[in-house]
Amino acid sequence: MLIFANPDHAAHCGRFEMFRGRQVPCHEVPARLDQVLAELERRRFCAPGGPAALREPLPLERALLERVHAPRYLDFLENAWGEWLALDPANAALDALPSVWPVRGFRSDIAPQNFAARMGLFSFDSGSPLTAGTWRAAWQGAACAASAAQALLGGPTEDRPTATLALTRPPGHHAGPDFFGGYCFINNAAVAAEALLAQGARRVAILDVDYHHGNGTQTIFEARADILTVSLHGDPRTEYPFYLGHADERGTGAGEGFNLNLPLPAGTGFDAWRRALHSGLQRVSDHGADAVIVALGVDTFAGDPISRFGLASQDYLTLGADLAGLGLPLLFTLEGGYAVADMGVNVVNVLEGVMI
Ligand code: Q9C
Ligand code: ZN
Repeated sequence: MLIFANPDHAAHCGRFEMFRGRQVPCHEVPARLDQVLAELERRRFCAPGGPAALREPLPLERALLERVHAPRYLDFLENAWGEWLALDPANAALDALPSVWPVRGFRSDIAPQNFAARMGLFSFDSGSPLTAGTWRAAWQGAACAASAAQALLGGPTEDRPTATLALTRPPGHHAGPDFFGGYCFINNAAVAAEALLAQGARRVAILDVDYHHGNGTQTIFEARADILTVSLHGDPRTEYPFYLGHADERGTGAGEGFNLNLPLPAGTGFDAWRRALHSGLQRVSDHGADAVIVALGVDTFAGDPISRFGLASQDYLTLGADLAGLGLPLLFTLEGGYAVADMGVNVVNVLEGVMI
């Protein structure tokens, strides 16, 4: 297994998010990824003779990002912090959060000059602060995803790794073609999918096991038949992101039948979750994919502070083994997981389950 760790992840460090009517400290913090690195070290996972090796990402081409995100959205993200500072130098001590959004009937074809109005045009919640280093961290995260794709399918067949991991934050699966939200800015799994196609894959599947529906990924690929999207998540009638993720969303146009949502009630434990996983894996298998992207959130953990499934740490070993059972090249992206102290064990258990 090759692990591409984002060297700049800590440059994205939000102070506050709006949560249940208050400003609270961000759940999506640099320590999450540091815990995974520490656990890899503790278990000598990337030591000589171990099952994995750690790598730096290769430089990213913007053209790949433009296969996933609208140029005007990428321009906005790249320049947002500078615009925020230009409004008031004292903004350097704050994060930028949106507070106004266009709903049905408003126009999205004309991007307002007003910065706050553009923040709202390109986002869907007030939980995802934009900070001084957001663009740099998100860019390098996409570089990790692209590098993981290149390493998975790029080399001679006999040298290819079983799996690769884009070990990055901020996460990506809520970010859509031209919007951020749910702590996500660039959709790393979608970037990986396009990068796998660029490496010669004909069909790709994305299996999203984060607690929350992968709304961004679904929206990016819903009209396509070459990229299957499957998401296992808390029922959007009660769980974030609320407005997408129902079972009747099956893809559109040429993509009809190539999106599968498996919503589960809050409180679901591992046995029922695993039955849904197996139906997702069956659909992935039927797709005839050349490689599978796993959007790996470990906010399905019983101890997660913002989610309501009941997985235990050892269940992540079983998850890894079930994924390996597909017998296909696997590319992991790191998504959610907010029980920071348990994050390392849970993620590395998945990787160990894949490799044994
Ligand atoms: N004010 C991921 O797991 N919580 N994102 C609501 C809105 C948002 C989770 C906060 C949860 C997003 C990648
Ligand atoms: Zn999540």
